[in-house]
Amino acid sequence: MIRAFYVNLSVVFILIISTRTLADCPLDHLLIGCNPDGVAGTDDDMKLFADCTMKYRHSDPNHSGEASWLNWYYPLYYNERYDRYQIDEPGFELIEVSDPNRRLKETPDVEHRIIIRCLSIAPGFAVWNSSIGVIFDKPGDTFNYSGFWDSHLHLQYRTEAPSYGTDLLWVTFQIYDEIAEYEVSELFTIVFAGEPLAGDLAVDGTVDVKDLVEFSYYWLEDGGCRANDYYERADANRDGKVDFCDFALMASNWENSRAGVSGNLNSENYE
Ligand SMILES: [Ca+2]
Ligand SMILES: [Ca+2]
Repeated sequence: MIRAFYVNLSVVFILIISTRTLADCPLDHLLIGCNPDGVAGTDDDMKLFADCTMKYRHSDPNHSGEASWLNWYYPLYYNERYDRYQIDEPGFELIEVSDPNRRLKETPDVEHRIIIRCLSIAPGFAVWNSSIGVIFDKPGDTFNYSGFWDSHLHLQYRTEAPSYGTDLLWVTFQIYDEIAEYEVSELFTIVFAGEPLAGDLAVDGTVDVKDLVEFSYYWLEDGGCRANDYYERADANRDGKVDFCDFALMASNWENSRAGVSGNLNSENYE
C-alpha cells in the first residue's frame, strides 16, 4: 500500500516537472529548431539552429531577475560555499508548438537525434546539469539532447574562483542530428563576465585571421537581429547589416587581445 502510494507520488512528480513550459520558467533558454528563416520551401528548411532571442536577457549584474538585455554577456555570481563563480542560465528548449515552420518533427530518436556539441570553451570553465553533472568542459564534448528526459534543459556555467581572473569566459556550441535528417547548425557562442572585443567572432579573446574568416561568411548579410545574435556579433554595431562599419570596428581591434580588460563580476554571494 505504502509502496503504491510512493509509486503514484513519483508519477505525479514526474508529470509535474515534465510539463514545465518555457512560459513558466523565469530563466533564459536558447530554442532549438530548424528552418531559421521561418519560411517553408527555402534552402534552410532542414537546417538546425538555435534561436538566441533570449540570450543575455538577464545580463544586468545588479538585477539578475530583470529582462534587461543590458549587456552582451552573462554576469557570473560568487558562490561562497563552493568558492566559485557561476550562473544558472541559459538552458536549452525546443521551439514552441505555436511555431510549426521552425519546430522539429515530433519523435526524438526516430525522426531525429539532436546532439549538442561543444567546439570551444574557456580553460577552467564548465557547463553542468543537476541530473548529469559536468556535461561540457573541453572541446569535443557532446550531449544527446534528444535522449535526455526533459527537453527543458537547465544548465549551470561555473568556474573555480582561484582560476578566475579578468579573462573572458565563453562556450561555443553547434547542434547536429545524429540520424542526419537535419543539417548541422551554425556555431553559436555564449560569453560570460565581459563582452568580447568587436570582431572577436571566433571567441578566444583575440581578433585575428580566424575571426576574419567568420566575418567574411556573413559579409553583406542584412538580416541581423537578436534571434541570430546579430550574426554571432559580425554585425558589431548591431544595426542589422554586416558592412564596412562593422569591418572598421574589427580592424580597430586587429591582433589586439582582451587580456587585462576587467570583467564584470558580481561579488555578492550567489545563495
Ligand atoms: Ca578570436
Ligand atoms: Ca552593422
